[in-house]
Amino acid sequence: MGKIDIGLSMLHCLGEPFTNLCKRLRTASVNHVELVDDGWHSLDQERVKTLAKIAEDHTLVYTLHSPFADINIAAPAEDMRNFVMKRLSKSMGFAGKLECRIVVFHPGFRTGISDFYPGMDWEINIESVRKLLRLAKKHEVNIAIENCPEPFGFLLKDIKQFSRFFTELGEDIDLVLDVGHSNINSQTHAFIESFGDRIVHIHAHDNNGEHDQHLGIGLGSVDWSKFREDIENTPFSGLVMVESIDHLHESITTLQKLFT
Ligand SMILES: [Mn+2]
Repeated sequence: MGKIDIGLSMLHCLGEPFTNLCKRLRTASVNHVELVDDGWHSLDQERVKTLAKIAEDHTLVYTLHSPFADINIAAPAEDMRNFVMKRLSKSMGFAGKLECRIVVFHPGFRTGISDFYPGMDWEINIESVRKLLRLAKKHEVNIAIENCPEPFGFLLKDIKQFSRFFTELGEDIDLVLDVGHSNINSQTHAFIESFGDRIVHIHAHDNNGEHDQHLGIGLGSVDWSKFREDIENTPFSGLVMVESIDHLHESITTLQKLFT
């Protein structure tokens, strides 16, 4: 295990206007913050300037969660998919300007017509990830793909799917381990054991093992000391981002204690 810093995802205030996000950033208790380029916090040039200034004034280092609402990189219709890729490319451009350490994105998901075309969304997903890797190079940003939760139709939720994906992709891609998501299919240990050397970023939140509740750390069934032990056996060095939607202060403190 290398150097680990605890950060805070701004997902918890996505329901508040952009001006509130800015206020929260100015008074953040951590130096590492994950912005969410979606909803009321969707980025544009003007906002990027504002956020860059806040980072400078308050010594913040950003990571970026690329948009995910209606963003399906495995969308079967080419025109829809092209639009999705364009939006993700735009997000990477903003991330570059904000000097984000990492850009997180979600895998594609199944649609209402998937059953008629077995295996097609899997292939499209892989092709889109290859395109995203090329776009990331162009924008000079580091991208990483996140494990998504049950019971949704995401194509990459468990270690079996990820193993197949990494093999078939044939290129290097980094992994964002979402501990809340892996808790739902009881695979946190399995993810760390199987892909410990690929994990470059971690999302931390808790749940009851059934629903993606994004609870405060320690308020669900995640075994955090086991998680800490597992991470210790990997070369992981980077950020553990609190992605809870409440009990933020306690969650940050708990993880800081766990990792120091
Ligand atoms: Mn996450």
